[in-house]
Amino acid sequence: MAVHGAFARDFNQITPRRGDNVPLSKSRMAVRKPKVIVTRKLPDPVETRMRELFDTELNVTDAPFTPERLADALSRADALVPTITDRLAADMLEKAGPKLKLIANFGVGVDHIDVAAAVARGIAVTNTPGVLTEDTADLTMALMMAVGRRIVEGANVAQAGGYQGWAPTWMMGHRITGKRLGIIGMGRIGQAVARRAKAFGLQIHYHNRKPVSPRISEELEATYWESLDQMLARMDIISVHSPHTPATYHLLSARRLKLLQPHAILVNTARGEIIDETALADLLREGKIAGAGLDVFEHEPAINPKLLGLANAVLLPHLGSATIEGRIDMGEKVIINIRTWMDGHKPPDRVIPAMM
Ligand code: 8YV
Repeated sequence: MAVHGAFARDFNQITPRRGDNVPLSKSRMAVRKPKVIVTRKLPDPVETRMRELFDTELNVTDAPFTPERLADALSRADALVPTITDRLAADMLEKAGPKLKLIANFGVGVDHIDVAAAVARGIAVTNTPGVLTEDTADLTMALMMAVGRRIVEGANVAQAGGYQGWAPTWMMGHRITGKRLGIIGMGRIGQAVARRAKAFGLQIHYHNRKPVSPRISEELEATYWESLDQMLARMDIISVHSPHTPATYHLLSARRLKLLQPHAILVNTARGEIIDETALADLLREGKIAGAGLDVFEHEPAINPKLLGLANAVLLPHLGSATIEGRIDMGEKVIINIRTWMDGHKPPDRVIPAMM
């Protein structure tokens, strides 16, 4: 599959071999750097390095690309660096010019890209796995705590000057330690959440396409549930960590959400589309589940109006990987993927459609 090496061929043709009688400075000038178009503002150190290495076009204003601007970028770039805010469906990918050989996504989730359509056009897709695992797991725990212990509600009362004195039955939340946590999707992030949760005294349960290795299962003392329905009905807290694919769209459907116990808390730092958001909002409003902590939404950046103003819902604006360290690491991964491809090798973080 001609997903890499095209630029390397170009590069090799104009790069003198040892013994060629060309002065180094001239040979360097002759090398065409790949045109890399970045759709959003990235951390400064990442942009600086990209400028050094590539013929880079940055988005200094950070205004999300319109479809017209995205189509133009696709038509001119050797490599495109998009983010979750760029919809790269098959019809958009038709705008790709003959030079485009790599989509180096800034982020691990690639549900905004039709990877199969890209690969069919000879365009490789890469992502940034691993480097945002711990940050996303930290934020998941923060949401769990925030909902269970009513942290945002309490903070809002205090900030508004409304604290009128301690009372034995005021602002009671739910104990976290000792409860049953059901993790949906036991990949990198699911496991990182399980490790943290175990340290908080939670019992670890999970639903996944297949059980994790015996080593990890023993380390986490985790119980595997083949049946998602059965797990949902028995957990105190549910946390979602699967990718969004056609198979996981509305995995937590209205029917499944009704299986949750009235004291259950639902946390989602994966993708909004995995949960039927309207059904969830109805359950929260009717008090049929205790609460939800959501970092992602079905129609981002729009948030379902039914979720707004609910005291038992903690809503965050997609902050899972939002640490300066994480975002720089993500940028470095993008750079490694582009450089490896430039050198004619397979980039380390290629997304294979069958993997999704
Ligand atoms: C990213 C994420 O910041 O990497 C992911 O999949 O959800 C986020 O944390 C975002 O996708 C950037 O494109």
